[in-house]
Amino acid sequence: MEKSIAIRALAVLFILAIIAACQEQKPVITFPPTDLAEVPMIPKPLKTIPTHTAFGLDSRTGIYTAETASGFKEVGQFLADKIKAKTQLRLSVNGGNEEVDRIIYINQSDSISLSSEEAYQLYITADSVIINAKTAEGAFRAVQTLRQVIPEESNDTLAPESIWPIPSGKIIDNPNMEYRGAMLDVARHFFSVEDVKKYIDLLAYYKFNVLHLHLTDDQGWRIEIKSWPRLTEVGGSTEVGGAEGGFYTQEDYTDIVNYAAKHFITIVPEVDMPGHTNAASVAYPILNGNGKVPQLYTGTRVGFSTFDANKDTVYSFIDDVVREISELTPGPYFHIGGDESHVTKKKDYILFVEKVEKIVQKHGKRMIGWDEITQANIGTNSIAQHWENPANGIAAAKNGSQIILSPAKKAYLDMQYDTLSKYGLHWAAYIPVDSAYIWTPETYLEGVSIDHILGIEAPLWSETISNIDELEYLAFPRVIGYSELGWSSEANRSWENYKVRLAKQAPFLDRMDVKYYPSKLIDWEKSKYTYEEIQKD
Ligand code: TNX
Repeated sequence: MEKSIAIRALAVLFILAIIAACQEQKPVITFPPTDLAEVPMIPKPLKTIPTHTAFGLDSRTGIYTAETASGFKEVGQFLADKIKAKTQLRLSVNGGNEEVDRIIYINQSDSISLSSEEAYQLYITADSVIINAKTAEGAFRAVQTLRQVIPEESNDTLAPESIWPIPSGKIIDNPNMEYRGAMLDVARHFFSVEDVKKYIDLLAYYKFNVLHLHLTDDQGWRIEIKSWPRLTEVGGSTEVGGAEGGFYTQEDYTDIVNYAAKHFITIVPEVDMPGHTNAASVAYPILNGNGKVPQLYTGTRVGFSTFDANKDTVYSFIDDVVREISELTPGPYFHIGGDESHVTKKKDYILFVEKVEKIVQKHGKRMIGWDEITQANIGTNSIAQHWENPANGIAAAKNGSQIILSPAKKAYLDMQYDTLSKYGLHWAAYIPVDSAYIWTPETYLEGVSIDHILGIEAPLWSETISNIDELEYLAFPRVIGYSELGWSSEANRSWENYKVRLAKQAPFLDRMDVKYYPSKLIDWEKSKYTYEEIQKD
């Protein structure tokens, strides 16, 4: 008996020795790999072709990038940083680690199959991961896909050190829409630079490419304008509910713009006018056109304020504001608001929008406005953002303008999920997680063809939210669905399939410390907080 135990022990040692010897070389992955097509990627790529083996990501993986193509090295470094945050692995970028025996290569390619600036191909084999993209922007989108296919947990039974097996295959991808935006209202409640950066981190992971900042409203003016300092000194001093408010200095704004640019996200600044201008009129009463003495306002009514559309001073003021903000904004757009100007006479409103469009163009930007701006005779280069009245959106397309789709009853992140929601409004609808996803932007406005649709945007108005946790409650998980509506082709979208992939975002959201709303419609993989915990006060 004792002898047979000894023999068995020897045999085990012998096998262990062989395994150890094998492990001196490249660890061979022998377990059944997962299927690349089963990995829960959001937004779903155009084409995924699994090849049923795996790339072992470990400390002997090196990242290499095209060295002369602009921005590729930075994208490689971004990937290294994100891999470090997820796995603790410190991968070298373009050399420096002698031990490398598997590579991730981020390559610049002008192949005609990479038609758009954001298109990419991702090839994963057992010993290399290759990204092909025409531009650094395409490479950056590819890197988000790669981040999503790296498993959250390593497989520690295979090798002496941790290894993250990435299922192999080929991904060919290209966005469905050019403009994939989220909007944050920093005027009703102010959000810090740090909060905005966290939102940018999360939006970038889901391939958003625009963050629209609603910088001014009745309750607050949030961006420093050097030639009109009282805008922020006075107009930035409060917010909904009467708390202190706040504003971005021009340096803060530039910091946000640069941070967004590193994530290939364009900032769209909005100065809402001629309505929603109470804060500006309190700072400079000469701008006011509603015949009353403006007072700081901390409530949530809309539609009571207006600039005076018939005063030259108003237009020189706007010229200064558009000039200063445009100088700090590399993106092509300037949003003039234009919504709910209920106390502006129609003829004044039209005059105003037409004059402001010229100012925006003079400063080299393309005008965007909420759908009411189509009452004016706007140029075909200007863009209408549909939010409420379909007739306005349809008229804009007839006029030759492009449209951004943000229908309130489908795409407003500030709408409550249901009657039990802690934050949010419900004037347009209750928008549970399924309803937010189940609609078709491509055919949403009757008679408007796809070439008139620039993209979609999900606005988050902040009357009822004042900190990042509350922001996350309303934005997540719904904003993730809008990323798929904007990026993925209609044929690739299905709620049944999406909800399974969404459930598997929980470990990522938890790791990013996102207090998302754990909707009961989703069978969450594993969640730091239960529905009951999130719902209690
Ligand atoms: C309508 S949407 C507004 C905003 C409010 C929002 C609340 C739009 C262009 N105007 O001023 O914050 O509803 O949901």
